[in-house]
Amino acid sequence: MALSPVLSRYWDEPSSWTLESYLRHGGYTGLTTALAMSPDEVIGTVKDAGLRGRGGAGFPTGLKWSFIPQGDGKPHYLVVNADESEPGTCKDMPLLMATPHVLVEGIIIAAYAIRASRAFVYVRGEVIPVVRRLHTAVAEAYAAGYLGTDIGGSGFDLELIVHAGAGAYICGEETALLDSLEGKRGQPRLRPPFPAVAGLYACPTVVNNVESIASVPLILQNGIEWFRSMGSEKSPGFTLYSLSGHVNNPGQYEAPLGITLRELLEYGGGVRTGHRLKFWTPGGSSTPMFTDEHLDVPLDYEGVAAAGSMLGTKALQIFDETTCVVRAVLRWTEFYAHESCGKCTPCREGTYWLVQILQRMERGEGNDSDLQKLLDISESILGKSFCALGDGAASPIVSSFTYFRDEYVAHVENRGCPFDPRLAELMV
Ligand code: L3W
Ligand code: SF4
Repeated sequence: MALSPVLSRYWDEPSSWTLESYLRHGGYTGLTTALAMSPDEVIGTVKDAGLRGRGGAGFPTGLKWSFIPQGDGKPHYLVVNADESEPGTCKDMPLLMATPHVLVEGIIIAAYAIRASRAFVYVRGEVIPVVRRLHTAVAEAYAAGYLGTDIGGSGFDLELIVHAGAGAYICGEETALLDSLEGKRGQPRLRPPFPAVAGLYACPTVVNNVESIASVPLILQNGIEWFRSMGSEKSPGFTLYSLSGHVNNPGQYEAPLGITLRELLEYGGGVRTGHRLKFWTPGGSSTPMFTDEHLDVPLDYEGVAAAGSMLGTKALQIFDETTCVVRAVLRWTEFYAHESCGKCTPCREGTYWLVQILQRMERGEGNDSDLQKLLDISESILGKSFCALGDGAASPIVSSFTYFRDEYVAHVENRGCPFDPRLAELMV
């Protein structure tokens, strides 16, 4: 399958982030098309195109928009989740650096469709160049009349606010994000009600990922058939795959949904020269890992699910045979334990204990019962935590046991990490 640069087609051009460059490439024509339609027609177009959320869950975007009640007399809000921080996930920040206007245009179209007059971008605050670039693009859009009152003479008004978060992974969970935006400590809310019913300030709110909203202007510009000509019936369109780790040319590769890792690795120069693939994540560290058995799994929502994982954020982290799976899982688990918001016991306590056990295995102090303890604690987290962070923390452990149980056993029997060169010397 060939790559299909659509969102990324002119990322390498000088000054690609300016309004001038965006207009030269046909920018804001999707908005003109949308404003000539009724809001419901815009929702119908996105629904019929079959766009699915690119933030991890793959929920149908047009369907989510259609949940916003009409004629309810309440303000409606659009919130873009730009709090990218899932380990391995690095697609939204490059998109915002290269072409922030495609997000601004998508926001205007989406807000028009759901009848919102105020929109927010909740952006990861540590990535200061991205925050600045967004502010610049929003200022340019206001100055050009794409934001503000009576946009394009349509009578539609929109105010767009860029809000920088303070760097908590949990604020990427949509309801924790909304709490944070309201000025509270970011912790997940009970769902239902979903944000579409009671979101920001208890009003109907759509929360969408950056890449999802950035895909909307292209659908309006090029039509439903064009979008559906890529990908599959249930997973149509193009998307950004992030290749990282032990690969010769890491980066963003944009392709139709359904491409395989084998094909993407060809474009990415293959696994680190002289080495072979050991394991990889299809959608960031929260998704169960795959091995070289899964090189031909179609990377779309159904294909990855049928093989036992999730497409997630399409963050393909590649690990070669020099990697200790226990150490990789420990690093991820330390991340989740650090980022656990502490609201529910299985995740707060469980991630802490998982780190303790994995650390002592790496130190050579693990024992036989630790293997079962890791699985028991993971079992107590999976499906029993308040939000998806808990499941995400347990999934690397459970999936690594499926494929690499022997490596855990070796850590106990060898009294340490078999990949540690110092230990190898001692064992000679
Ligand atoms: C109204 C209903 N709305 C569902 C909406 C819901 C949300 C969307 C998806 O987690 C995943 C997670 C991470 N009425 C609705 C409804 N909705 N039913 O649809 O909801 P859901 O619960 O399936 O997923 P989620 O809570 O949004 C997202 C996984 O993504 N993930 C993490 C990614 C991290 C990043 C990042 O760093 N930026 O994206 C990676 O795999 O584990 O499973 O909007 O309101 N009946
Ligand atoms: Fe907080 Fe973890 Fe519970 Fe989510 S699963 S609410 S992050 S403690």
